[in-house]
Amino acid sequence: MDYNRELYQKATAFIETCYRELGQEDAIASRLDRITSEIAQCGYYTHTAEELTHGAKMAWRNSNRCIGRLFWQSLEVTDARHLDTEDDIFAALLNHLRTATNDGKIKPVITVFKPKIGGAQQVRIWNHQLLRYAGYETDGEVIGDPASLSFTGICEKLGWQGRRTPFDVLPLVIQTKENAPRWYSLPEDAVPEVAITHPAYPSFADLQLKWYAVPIISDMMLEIGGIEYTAAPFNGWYMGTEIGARNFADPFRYHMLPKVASLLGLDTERNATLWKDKALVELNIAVLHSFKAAGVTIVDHHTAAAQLKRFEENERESGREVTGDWTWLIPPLSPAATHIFHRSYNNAQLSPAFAYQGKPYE
Ligand code: HEM
Ligand code: NRG
Repeated sequence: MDYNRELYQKATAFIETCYRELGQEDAIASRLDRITSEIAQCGYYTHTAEELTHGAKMAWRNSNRCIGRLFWQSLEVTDARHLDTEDDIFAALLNHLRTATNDGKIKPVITVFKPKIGGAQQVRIWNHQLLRYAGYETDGEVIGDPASLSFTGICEKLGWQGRRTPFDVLPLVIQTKENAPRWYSLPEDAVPEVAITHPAYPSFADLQLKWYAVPIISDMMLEIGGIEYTAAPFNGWYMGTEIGARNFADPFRYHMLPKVASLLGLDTERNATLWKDKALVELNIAVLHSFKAAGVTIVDHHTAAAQLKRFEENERESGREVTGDWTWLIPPLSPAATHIFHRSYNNAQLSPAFAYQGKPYE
């Protein structure tokens, strides 16, 4: 069968690279023999725990849009492929959240659930991130995060009700096989959050801003050697600009620049006062300061860029070419103050990889 041949080709490419990197080239031939018979017998093959672990790390290393890749080898991989029920999957997600949070000293973690079997999806998490705020539209006004409007509507259709604050944490929506999805509220004490204050402007607190501590992307597919893991939530820690220059600042998100400018007493009548730029900088100072004060790991964009530079050097020394997506790697604040702006990247997509997959709703 054509599908089997293609799968075998992808498996071969992965096993050869993986085993060479792990110094186990002697085992390649016998492993490929076993994979051949597995695929012939059931149309798929099963990764060993070691293949899964190294494959997930390689996928992070190959994430062209990620500035945080210096730490790819430190990824903690949890094998949750044996879990079948929504309740058990929810428990594993709570575990992920607790392990990753680590009392504020955030650890990069990925939890890997059952992959597709013969093209059929076994597990899917409907959330974009495990932690995210709801968004509601009532007569032209949005409360909360506008980025969550459609997913919030889905949760409400499933029977969930939020309190309608600007920061309602959405429930987890878990689907197994073709079953109807089930939703689970996160216990409040499982959701670490940071209140935003500014080291020099106490009135910043009046904005009543906060953000969750850990970004855990839960809607991407992890592809390793032709096997597709449709539920493999992963996290690192935040770079400050993601919150301060985008989530709080984008006009189509929390749109806070006019409010920040006003509390700073800036002249917003003329673009040339650069009030938006000044507001952006103070907002980003507040985010970095607040996470630091709360003891929650965060990185500023200058440090993150310097770490990416070290990753580039490490990769060169390892005989690998770094791939990257310049348009995503440059930070949204002062991009030209980082080395990233002044070089180019090859945006070829290597495998293993994280990939977008169609939304299970809409
Ligand atoms: C994207 C930083 C860890 C995989 C990004 C982005 C940033 C970032 C700033 C761009 C996000 C955006 O503009 O919306 C970091 C930092 C980490 C980290 C500071 C700290 C350790 C990880 C880990 C993984 C990962 C552990 C996977 C194992 C990705 C992927 C994207 C990405 C796949 C692209 C997401 C997309 O296309 O929507 N990262 N990251 N990152 N990162 Fe990382
Ligand atoms: N910009 C998004 C999060 C995207 C992923 N960012 C990370 N990933 N830092 C946001 O929520 O603002 N990570 O795995 O650490």
